[in-house]
Amino acid sequence: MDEASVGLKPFDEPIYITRPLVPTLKQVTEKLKGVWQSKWLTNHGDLHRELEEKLQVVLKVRNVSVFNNGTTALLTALKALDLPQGSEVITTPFTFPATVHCIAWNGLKPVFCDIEPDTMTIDADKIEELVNKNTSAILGVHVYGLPCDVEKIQKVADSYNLKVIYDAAHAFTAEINGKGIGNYGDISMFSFHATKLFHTAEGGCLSYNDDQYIDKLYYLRNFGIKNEEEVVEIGINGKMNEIQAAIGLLNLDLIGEEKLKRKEIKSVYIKHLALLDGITLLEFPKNTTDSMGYFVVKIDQKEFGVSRNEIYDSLKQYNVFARKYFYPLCSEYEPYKQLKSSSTTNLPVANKIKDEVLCLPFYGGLGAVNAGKICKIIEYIKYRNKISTEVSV
Ligand code: T4K
Repeated sequence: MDEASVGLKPFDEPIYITRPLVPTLKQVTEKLKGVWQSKWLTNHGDLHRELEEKLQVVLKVRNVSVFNNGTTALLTALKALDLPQGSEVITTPFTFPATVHCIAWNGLKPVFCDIEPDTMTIDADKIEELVNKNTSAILGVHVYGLPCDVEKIQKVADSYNLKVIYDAAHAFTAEINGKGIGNYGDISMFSFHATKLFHTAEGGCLSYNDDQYIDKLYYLRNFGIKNEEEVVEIGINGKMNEIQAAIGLLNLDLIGEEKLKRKEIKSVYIKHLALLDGITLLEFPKNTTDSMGYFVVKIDQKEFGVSRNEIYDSLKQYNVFARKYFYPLCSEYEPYKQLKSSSTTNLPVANKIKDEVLCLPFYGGLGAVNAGKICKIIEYIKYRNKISTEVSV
């Protein structure tokens, strides 16, 4: 088995982790006609309102407030909860920087909790030991769309009177026992960034069941303005504009077909990669649904023979740009590494997993044939290493 005999050559064009869904330009201009005519471009326009209503149905939640990006939405969610300044928020280090930055930007202190090895979400059994009199909230992340242990987390929160926020950036349309994931905790945030299955180019939303947040979030998102003469909150500009909302409304019609394409790609990946020793595939618990945002593998260097980093580098030689989400951990970033909870002894599982995970290209346009070719390349990387190890012995 050599490179030529298995027909392996680099892809002609770069293969990225994802490519955004895009409606046709004709559809976009058609959708924007009303916006152009009314000249109402932002500040809670008609399309913004329409998107919020549609998302309530799609996400199966009671309330939705859309924002100009997921980070502003999460910042605003934390602000809306009125947590005491300087209080501690228990969170995961295995996430995108935005999660932890939102805690710090609110004048709160992140406290890192280790993760659960299979779901890679915050380990609910380890939260309680981190709670103290300064703890005000728990911020879990449904990483790659895999749900946190929402029941256990709520139990801890109820015992200590803590708020619960979920970063559901990856979990659009994820469900637990048929219930929309945005129903758990006090507030959940979904990201609509271009790299997400459903996107508005940049954007995001908050979902929540408690109606007391409707007005509060409305004001916080718009500088705290209640009316022309009253400013009632220390708000921010978090409004989604009509062009973003138009893209979102069009994309809502495309995600069904996109999910089917991704399903086919997922089955190709599983079929090939499950056969390779040293690769663990992500499993979604039976009572949950995969929101089809990411396809993730874990590489056990000893069993696979090659490290995650070597696979990542070798794939680049074939013009395939996989991603190491989420390496390094947030606890290793400059602003957080001095925290007591950032120590590797506090985070043994996260520190192991950060060197094992690899997100493979996953989007409808990739196609089953190319997904199969990526599997062949990974297989070849393993085989090539095995041969060179045998020769050198
Ligand atoms: N919480 C969590 C857990 C998150 O993962 C995120 C964002 C947030 C909060 C914050 O939500 P937002 O404020 O972003 O709504 C990307 C995304 O920018 C980021 O939204 C996402 N998570 C993160 C996991 O991935 P990067 O820095 O890896 O993106 P970038 O620019 O390297 O793009 C990745 C690949 O996607 C490119 O190599 C090619 C492709 N791409 C990207 C863009 C922007 C396109 O084909 N077209 C595009 O327009 O962060």
